[in-house]
Amino acid sequence: MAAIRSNIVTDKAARDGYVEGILALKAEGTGIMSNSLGIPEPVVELSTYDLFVLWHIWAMSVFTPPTEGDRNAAHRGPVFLPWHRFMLILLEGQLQRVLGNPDFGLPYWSWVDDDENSPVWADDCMGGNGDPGRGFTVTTGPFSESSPFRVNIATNSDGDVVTVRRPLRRRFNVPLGLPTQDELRVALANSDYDVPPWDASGQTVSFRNLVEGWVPAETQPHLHNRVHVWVGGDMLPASSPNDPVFYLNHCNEDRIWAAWLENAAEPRYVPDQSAAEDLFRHRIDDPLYSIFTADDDDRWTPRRMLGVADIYSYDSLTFG
Ligand SMILES: [Cu+2]
Repeated sequence: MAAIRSNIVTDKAARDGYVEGILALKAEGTGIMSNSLGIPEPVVELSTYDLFVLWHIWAMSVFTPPTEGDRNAAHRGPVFLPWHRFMLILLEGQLQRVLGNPDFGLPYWSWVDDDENSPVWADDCMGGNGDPGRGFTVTTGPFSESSPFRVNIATNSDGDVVTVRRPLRRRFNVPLGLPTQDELRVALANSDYDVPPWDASGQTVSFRNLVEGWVPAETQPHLHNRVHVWVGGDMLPASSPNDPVFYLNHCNEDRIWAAWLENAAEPRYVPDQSAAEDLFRHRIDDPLYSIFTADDDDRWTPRRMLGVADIYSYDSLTFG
C-alpha cells in the first residue's frame, strides 16, 4: 500500500509519528565520523538525520557547471521540485523504517495565510520561535534545548561545512508574513513548468520559479523561499534541513506540484535530454544528485518523479 500524506495540524497520528520518527533518526548513529568526510574538527558521529542535512548542503554546492553559479544540483532551476520530491521520498522511507510502519506518510504544513499562532508551533508539534534573549534557541516543543535534539552539521560564513553541537534556532520574521493565497493562485495558474533561461532570475516566469519563490523578482521572497526566511534561524542556510519544519514546508510545496500536475498538459516537465549539457542535473532523464545512490544511478530522475502514486499520495489537494 502506498503512503497517504496528511496535514500535520489535523492528523494527530501523523504528527506524533513524525516527531517520534525524527527524534529516532536523530538518535540513530551511522558510524560515519565527520572527519572521514573531510569536515574539520571537532569530530562528531553523524546520525541518519544528519546525512540528509549534509546531502542538501552538498547538493547546493554542486554547480552545473561552475559557470552557472546561479543554478545548483537541487535549486534555482527545473530540478528544484523533482530533487526535493526524491529527498522527501528517501526521508519518508527512513521514517517508515524507524517507526516500523511501512504506510507512514510524511505530513505537510499548509502554510498559506498561516501565522505565528499556528498549532504547528505548539508543544506537541514543532515547538515555537527561538528565545531572542538566548541567541534564538528553541526552548519549547519536542526539539527544544531540553530535548536530546542537537544540530551537528552547519555551514560557516564561507559556506564551508563545519561541525557544531548546539540546540536548534528559529527567528520568526512575523512582519514578512507567510505566503498568501494570491501568490499560490498565480503559481498554479502558470501552465509552463519551466522556461529559458531556466534559472532563478526574474526572466524565468514559470510554475517552478514561482513556487521556488524567485519571481516577481522585485518583491521576493515568495512561496518556498518565503517560508524559509519567515522561520529564520536554522531554516535560512544551506543546512536548513536541520529544522524538522524543513520537511513540512517541502511536503507542502510537493503537494502544490502534485496539484499542478493533475491539470498539466504535456510536456509536464522540461527541459528534455536535447537541452544543452550545461543543464546537466536538470534535464528529464538526468540522475538526481544523491549521496545515497551511485552517481550514475538512472533509476531516480525527474521523469521518475512525475508519477509517484505507487509510493504516496495526498489526502487533499486544496489549499488555505
Ligand atoms: Cu532545498
